[in-house]
Formats: sequence, C-alpha cells, structure tokens
Amino acid sequence: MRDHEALPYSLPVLPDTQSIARARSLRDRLRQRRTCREFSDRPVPRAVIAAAIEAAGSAPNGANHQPWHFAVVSSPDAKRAIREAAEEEERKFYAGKASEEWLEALAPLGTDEDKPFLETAPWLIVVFAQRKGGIEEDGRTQNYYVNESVGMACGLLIATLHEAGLATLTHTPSPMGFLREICGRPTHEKPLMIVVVGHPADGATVPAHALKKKPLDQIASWL
Ligand code: IYR
Repeated sequence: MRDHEALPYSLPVLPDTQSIARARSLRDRLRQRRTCREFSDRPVPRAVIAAAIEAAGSAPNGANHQPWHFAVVSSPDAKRAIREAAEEEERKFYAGKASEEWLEALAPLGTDEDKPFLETAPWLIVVFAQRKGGIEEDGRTQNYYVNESVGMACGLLIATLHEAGLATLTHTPSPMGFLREICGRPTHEKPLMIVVVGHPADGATVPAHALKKKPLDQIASWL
C-alpha cells in the first residue's frame, strides 16, 4: 500500500462454532423484518432514530465522503405536505403511468395511491444522496459511488431500526423532487427514499407473497 496515515486494526477471533452461531442468529432476526404498510401513531423516542442514523452513518462509502443526509420529519404539517405530494404522484402512477406489467407485479402487495402511513407513523426519515460535497459538504467536491454508499447506509438504518423493535417501510414516490423543497435541501442532493418508522397498527398485516424468499442455492454461486 502507498504511504498514508494508519491506525492498528484487529478483531477478536471467534471460534468457528461461535462465528457460525452468531451469523445465523443475526440472519434469523433480520429474516423477521417485514415491510409494514399499516402504522400506529404510538410515539417512538427520538434517541432510537438518532442511534439508527448514526449506525447508517458508519456504512462503507466512497472515499469516506459520507454522501448522505437524513432529514428527520415528525411535525404534522411537514408529514401532511409529504403525504399530499406523494399521493399526487402515486395517483398518476396507478392511473396509467405505470405499465400493466408493473401493476401486475405489485398486485400481490396490495399497494395503491393512498399513503396514510406518511401521516400516521411518528417518524419519516427522508434520505438524500449528495452528488457533490465531500466531507466538508461544500456543495462542489465530487462524491463517488453515491448510490452504492447511500444504499448501504439505508440497509444499516433499517437493520438497526428492526433491532430496536420498530417497523419500517421504504417508500419511493416517483418523481420525488418535492421532498427537496419540503425538507429544504439543496439541488445537488437527490432524494432517494423515505424510511417510514413506527410501530405496526393493531391488526396490521403484511403480504403473504413477500414471505417467499429465494433459497441460498439460487441467490449464491460458489466459485
Ligand atoms: N411507489 C409506489 C409503487 C410501488 C413500487 C414498488 I417496485 C414496490 O415494491 C411497492 C410500491 C407505491 O409506493 O405504491
């Protein structure tokens, strides 16, 4: 490696049996996560959201520029504005913008243009990808692997919220430029998704369809 400032790094070596057991245990907990579309208005402490965002901020990313911003929305007015704008886009989507094939693919999920969870859930985390900015967030420095970086951050965010016992929904209205205006973010930031966070509503259900996960031998090849 080229000369650079470096710090020592090591990990405690686990016995293989413990390593396997820990991987399986986290796998089993993560498998219990389901995308929830019916939320209760029961409050969730801000400290949980803060810790989950800090976990997200530890994700691997391009050149350590950390090209993400999380706009955390809890005010009823902002949530209503987001719901209204999202539903306007979704009405167009379900009324003809989406192809027949796409709508057929969505049918087992039961989704439609009504997005009440955007107002009911206590927290909306609006995730922005910073196309430019660097570590200093100067709005000019080039960022790298932005979608990959922010995608990994969202994975850690969702996993941490699940570990905290919360339900999540990744919502991606399209187009979602309106989120930039509502959240007051600059034009070099691209809204990527809304992570809806809260407790499931009493009697909430999830689509049976999504339980069917591809088995290991289908999703992995060993060379
Ligand atoms: N954004 C729309 C449609 C939608 C698209 C996909 I791909 C999904 O996995 C789920 C929904 C909506 O939120 O209804």
